[in-house]
Amino acid sequence: MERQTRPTSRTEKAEEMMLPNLAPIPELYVSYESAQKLKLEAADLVSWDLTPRQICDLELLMNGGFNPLKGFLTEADYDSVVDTMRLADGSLWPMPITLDVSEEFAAGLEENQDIALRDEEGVILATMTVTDNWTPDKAREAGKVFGTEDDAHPAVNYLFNQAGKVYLGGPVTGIQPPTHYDFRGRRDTPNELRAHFRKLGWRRVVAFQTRNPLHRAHQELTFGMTKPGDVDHFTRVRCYEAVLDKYTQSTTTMSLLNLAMRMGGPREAVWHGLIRKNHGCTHFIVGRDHAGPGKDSKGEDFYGPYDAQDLFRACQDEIGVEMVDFKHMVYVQERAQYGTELRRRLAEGLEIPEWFSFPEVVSELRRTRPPRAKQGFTVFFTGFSGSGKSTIANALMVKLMEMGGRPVTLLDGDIVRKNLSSELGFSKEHRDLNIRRIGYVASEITKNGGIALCAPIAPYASTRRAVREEIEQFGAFVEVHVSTSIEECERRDRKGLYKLARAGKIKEFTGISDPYEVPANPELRVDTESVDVDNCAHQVILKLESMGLIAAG
Ligand code: PPS
Repeated sequence: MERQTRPTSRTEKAEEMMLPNLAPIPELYVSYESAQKLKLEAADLVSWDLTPRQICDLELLMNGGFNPLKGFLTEADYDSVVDTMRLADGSLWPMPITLDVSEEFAAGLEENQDIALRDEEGVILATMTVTDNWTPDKAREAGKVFGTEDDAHPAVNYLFNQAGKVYLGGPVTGIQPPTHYDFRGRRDTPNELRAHFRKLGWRRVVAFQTRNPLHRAHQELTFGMTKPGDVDHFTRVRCYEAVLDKYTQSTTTMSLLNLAMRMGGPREAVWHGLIRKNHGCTHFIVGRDHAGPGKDSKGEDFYGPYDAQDLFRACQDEIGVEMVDFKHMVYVQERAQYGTELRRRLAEGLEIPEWFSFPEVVSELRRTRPPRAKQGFTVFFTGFSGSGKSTIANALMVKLMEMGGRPVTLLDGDIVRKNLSSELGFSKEHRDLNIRRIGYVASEITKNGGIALCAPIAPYASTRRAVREEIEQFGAFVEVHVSTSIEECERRDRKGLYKLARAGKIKEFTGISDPYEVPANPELRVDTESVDVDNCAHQVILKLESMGLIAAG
């Protein structure tokens, strides 16, 4: 959201044209005619299918939002950004904007080869000349950029567990922007916003962003990819639109910025400042714990509450945007936990007082965020073969169906392997694919308000985590570790598989000749050695009640 802070007279208009924040900014797009031609030529190029995050980055590279970058970082720029927050030429740039790809893809490329960059549907958005191709030291990147190697940090998790092993760097030639079907009228490029400010004669423009719905303390905005657990973007935008009406039209506008946040605290704040400058803003509100990712795996904050403000202040002359310190809004300082509290009240269906948020905002939120007891969720059992996962899941299903209210689907390991994954074996790759399919189906069920019960072995922690993240966008993910020991499972050997595995007749058998990574922090651990199945299922019910997912009683 951008606000004008001082009216201007007509005579000042001519000067404004010259103001650096209002002059047109360079883009990477070629002309329409060249784009048509390039698109045809690019069809013959080797192409890379961009991930959602890469699409966000590419859009801002192409439209000047990431000015002065002219493409994905080269190795020299990357090293320099990681170490010094500056590009190799010395200009301030705190965040590595890299094109991560698989080793196989990178290995097939020659130096200075042109490649096509495609969106998820295969549309060619840009071409890139690959000048650099290298394997980064990701631990170093995490430590220097995010100040931690703890993968409880969403960007560190992305870096270690999702991003490809190799980075490609080089200049980008823009063909067309990614398509957005939603809120089209609210999407502006840096040049469109600059033109808007020029037209309206705004000289001082204050930008603000938050990932949370608005409460009275900050009637402001956000966008792009955020992090699991945040309110979905459609709802957020409708909330902001409701609040826009509270401002005088001539002083405020709202624009959606398709930025994939990294939640990188201080460096992120500086990055946001540069992006806002590119969008024609002169001031930027930096809040307490700006772009903070919450707690680390030891329960401590990743960054100090004012680290972001301190770094921004130190860089603001160079950024070219002045910081507006959110501390000055006394109302907020005292209520730093507003966003979190608002989400909690919504989740639990509690009353939200009028002084806390605008009624229009609350009704928007309630429409898409019913209380937890009415939302979908997933219970994900994991454990050895024969540990009792399916038996408990079946018992739980019956109990939940007895309660009624939401449809329940059981995605049992064996059933899924028969219907969804019949071509898969038990290599790490195949197991991961199998679990991701289960996760995808469970996320769709959760999104549509149902209950998904999953009961695969799911031996790998990072895959379980990826599934958790996918599902938590839509509802709760309850991981239940069925912790029956391998000795007990083998002793029971209900399907006779352990015997075959011992005899070497089944290869890669979990617990015998293949790994199982024990969940470190599951929502619940149950053990069928000392407790019977019915009681295990009951423990899950109690857990669901305590999480507010089913009504107690
Ligand atoms: S995984 O790892 O999550 O993809 O496994 P899952 O889909 O749950 O399949 C496990 C069931 O397949 C049978 N089976 C094996 N399990 C483990 N390792 C090997 N090599 C293997 N080969 C076949 C076994 O019956 C598992 O069933 P459950 O229901 O877990 O006992």
